[in-house]
Amino acid sequence: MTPEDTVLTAVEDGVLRLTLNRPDKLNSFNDDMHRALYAGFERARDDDEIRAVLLTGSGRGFSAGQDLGDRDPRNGRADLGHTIETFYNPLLRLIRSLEKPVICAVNGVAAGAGANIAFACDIVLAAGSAKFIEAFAKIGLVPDSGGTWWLPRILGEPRAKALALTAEPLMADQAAEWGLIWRAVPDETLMDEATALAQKLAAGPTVGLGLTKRLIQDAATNDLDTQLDLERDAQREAGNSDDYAEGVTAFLEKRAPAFRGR
Ligand code: LHQ
Repeated sequence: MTPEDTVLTAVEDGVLRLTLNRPDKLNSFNDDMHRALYAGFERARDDDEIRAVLLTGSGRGFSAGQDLGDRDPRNGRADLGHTIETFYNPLLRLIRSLEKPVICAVNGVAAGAGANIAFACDIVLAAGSAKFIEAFAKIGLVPDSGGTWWLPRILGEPRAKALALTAEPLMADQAAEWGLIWRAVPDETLMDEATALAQKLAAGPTVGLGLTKRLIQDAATNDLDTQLDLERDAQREAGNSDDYAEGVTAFLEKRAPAFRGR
C-alpha cells in the first residue's frame, strides 16, 4: 500500500469523500495515514469546488485510533506529546476551522483518537452496530484529540468521566440519545444516508453554513454579548453573499434555490 492509499479520496457532486483505508488494522493511524488525511482536509479547505466533506472508514471499523504497533514502548519510549503536536492537534484544528460542513459516517468501532476525531466532525451518523470507546485508560493514556474538551461539554462531567475512566464501549444509539452524535441508523443504510446528507449540504449556501459552524463553535467559549456581536458581523458577511441573494429571490419566486457556494 502506498502512503496515499491509506486514505481513499473521491469527489462527487461537491462532496469530498475521505475513506480511512487500513482495514486490516481497523484504520488505526500510522504516520502515512495522518499525512494523507491532513492533505485531504487541506484540499477541502483550498478547493472551492468542494463544499462538504464525508469522512468514513473502510472495512468493519471506523478507526481504532493510534496504531499502537507504531508507538511500541518496547522499542524505546517515544514522546507522545510530539505525536500529538505533529499530527493530531493540527488535524483537529483543521477540521474545526474548515468553513465547510464535515459529515462523519462511523461505519464500525471508533476507539481512542478515532472516536474523538469523529466527535470533532460537524454531523456524525453512525451505524447501529458501531461503538465508541475512549480506549485511552486501557493503556495508561489520557483522552486526546479534543476528547477532554467536548465530552464534558456535551455529556456533563459524570458521563464524560465514566466513559474516559472505564473505557467502556458506548453503542451508537446511546451516543445519539446522549447527544454525542446526530443519529444512529441501520448499518445497511449508513452510507446512503450519509452521502445524501453530504450532497444536500454541498448544494447549500456554503458561506452561510461555514459561518454558522464557526459561530456555534465560538459560542462554547464566549459570553452572550460577544456572541451577539459575532452574529451581527457574520450576518453582514452572509448577507453579502450571492447565495443570500439567490435564496431570497428563489423564495419570492416560489422555486428551489440554486446555491453556488459564493
Ligand atoms: C490495531 C489497533 C491499534 C494497531 C486494532 N493499533 N493495531 C496518541 C498519541 C500517541 C500514541 C498513542 O495514542 C494516541 C491516541 C490513541 O488513539 S490511544 C488509543 C489507541 N487505541 C486503542 O487503544 C484501541 C486498541 N484496539 C482495541 O482495543 C480493539 O482492537 C478494538 C476494541 C478497537 C476492536 O476490537 P476487535 O473488534 O476485537 O478487533 P481486534 O482487536 O481483533 O483488531 C483487529 C485487528 O486490528 C487486529 O490485528 P490482527 O492482525 O490481530 O488481526 C488488531 O491488532 C488491529 N488493531 N486496533 N490501535
